[in-house]
Amino acid sequence: MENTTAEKRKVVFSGIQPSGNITLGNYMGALRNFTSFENADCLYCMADLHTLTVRQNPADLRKRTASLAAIYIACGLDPDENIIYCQSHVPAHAELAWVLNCYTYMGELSRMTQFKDKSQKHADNINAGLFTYPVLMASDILLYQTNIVPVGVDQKQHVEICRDIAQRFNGIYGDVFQIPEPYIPKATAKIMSLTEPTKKMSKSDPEDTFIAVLDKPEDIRRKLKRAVTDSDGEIRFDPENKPGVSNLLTILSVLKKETMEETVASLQGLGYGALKEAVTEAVIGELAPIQARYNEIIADKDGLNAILKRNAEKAQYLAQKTLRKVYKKVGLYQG
Ligand code: ATP
Ligand code: LTN
Repeated sequence: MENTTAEKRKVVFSGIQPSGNITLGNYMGALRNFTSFENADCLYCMADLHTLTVRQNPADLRKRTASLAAIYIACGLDPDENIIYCQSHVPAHAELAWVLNCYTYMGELSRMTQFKDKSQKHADNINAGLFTYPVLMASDILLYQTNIVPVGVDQKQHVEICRDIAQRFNGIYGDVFQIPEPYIPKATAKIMSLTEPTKKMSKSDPEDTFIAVLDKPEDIRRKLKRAVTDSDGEIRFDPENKPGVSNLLTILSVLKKETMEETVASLQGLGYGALKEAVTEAVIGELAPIQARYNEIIADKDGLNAILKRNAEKAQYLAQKTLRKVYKKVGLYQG
């Protein structure tokens, strides 16, 4: 018998750009949460079209895209249960982005902090794609009638503009798009740089500022040894006054699945050396099994390609439904 009271399964969507080495920040702020949704239809893309907003080396981009796919799977996302695919393999993303560009205002895009930051960082290449980046991201999300978007806090503003665009469109044409909600667990919303702990850990910053998911144990150990702390010597969680120590404590407590109080208590009377040692062990312990699975997956390129092809077809099928509806609503001739 059909269960009429059953709730519709939620749709979860997120993406990561294959724009550099995937960091511990990406892992804790995004990837790790991707595996936490049960009874939901989940889609995760490698946002390769987004990376073109900053100049990329083509060979590196290809390599990093395949590598990110393998990382998704190695982190526990079963590609038969989750749609893991490459954004550029699904033309509907770019097609919807064109339409939504015509429903997005210059004024709202120019308020995006990521645009302001990246224009400063890449002053010689402030291209139109960098400006309309959030419209492509909104298209990614809206194509699948997404309910939940797990991201780090730096992407909150982009999910908000996505909601605004969707509401604007629905206001004109009726209920075409589901309005998505961001999902940003507080503890891991923003993992900080190891060398400048008041700044976000970012994969496009220099190597010594971040730990990469694929870093060797000796690199992890060395980077954490050099991580910036402070001079008062007390292990206490106080992000405002002690950003370096607090960042290390966050990493430790989340990876050990302890409360912050438990983590701080476990280090009572010890120094920063012991804190760094504990973080090193926790990070290596977390990443070792992921790296082992990664090595197996990436060694079978044909297998990986087959997974991505199959999943892109699934995504395109779902995306096409929304795109058709949009084309019809705005008046594009469908024959
Ligand atoms: P880039 O430096 O190339 O802009 P990035 O490291 O910021 O890259 P993105 O691909 O932009 O990474 O982000 C992928 C996901 O990881 C997003 O959900 C983003 O919010 C999250 N994320 C990135 N860095 C962090 C961080 N330091 N802490 C928590 N979440 C993060
Ligand atoms: N812009 C995101 C990556 C991204 C994304 C998405 C995240 C592209 N499309 C859709 C969530 C939903 C970033 O992290 N820089």
